[in-house]
Amino acid sequence: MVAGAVRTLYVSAPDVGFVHDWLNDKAMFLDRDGRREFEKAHSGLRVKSPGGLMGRLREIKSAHEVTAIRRAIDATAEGLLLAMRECRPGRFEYEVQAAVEYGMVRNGASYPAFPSIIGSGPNSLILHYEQNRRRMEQGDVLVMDVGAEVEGYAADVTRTIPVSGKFTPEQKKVYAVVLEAQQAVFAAAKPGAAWSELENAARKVITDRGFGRFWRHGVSHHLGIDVHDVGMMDTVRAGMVITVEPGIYIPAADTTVAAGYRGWGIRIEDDVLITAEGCKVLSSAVPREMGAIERLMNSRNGVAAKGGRSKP
Ligand SMILES: [Mn+2]
Repeated sequence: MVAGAVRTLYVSAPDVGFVHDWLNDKAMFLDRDGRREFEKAHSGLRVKSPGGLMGRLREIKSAHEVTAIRRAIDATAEGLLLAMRECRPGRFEYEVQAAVEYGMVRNGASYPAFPSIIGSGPNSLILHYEQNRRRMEQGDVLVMDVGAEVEGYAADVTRTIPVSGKFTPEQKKVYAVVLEAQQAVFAAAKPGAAWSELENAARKVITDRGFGRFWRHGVSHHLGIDVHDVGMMDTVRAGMVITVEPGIYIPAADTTVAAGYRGWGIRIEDDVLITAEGCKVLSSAVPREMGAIERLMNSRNGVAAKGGRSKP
């Protein structure tokens, strides 16, 4: 060690802000007091949180990590496909939740990476709705924001579907704007782009189409060990896995739009791997085009109309 050099000790602080130091019978604030006492006891020592360093390390995924995330996404896709077939007016949100989670676990997931958000009608406006207790009605949209966990890695995919199997004209209009915003973010997501460029790409489309005041959350976050994984959100780099999730949410009481637009929201969320050239969408196994969603939902109805499984 060079004499006089400043050494740095990185200490990982646990989630709790303080512990009781029972030897001295006093509360000790880990971040602040612990740092001071260490630095006092060891001259030339600086104590820092490793959060920044760990974030930098974790934001770039290894090939093994990408494989685990892909498996989590594939399991999530199976859950969403099953849910689309099971959804219909008169059923409850928890029945769709059960279908999603059954599809996930049956396809390699350990469990959901976070509480499944299955919000129909007015619940589609609640960003972290987890009750999943409402009976779904004809004309509702259903937001399904779900993710499987595989080998400790999370997926995070959202699809918004019409409960009846057919979008209303107003739902179609809003859905098309959200989809267009998502495409704009896909195009902007490449190495060297500023994180704000992703946000701006989505915001521009949504604002230009007249829905700017109904945009309520960030468009992207890191995905990995945690569903909202750690990492700086400054510059997009190759090897990152991030979400792309624009949404439009129109409150029931908003009289600036026609009645058919009020009281529901639409979010579309996909997971992308940043590559040398741009980005690769990892969650395309679940349809996101309206026609494909309607076809999938109605193919189930067609089977039922012909007598379903009772006929060989
Ligand atoms: Mn997300």
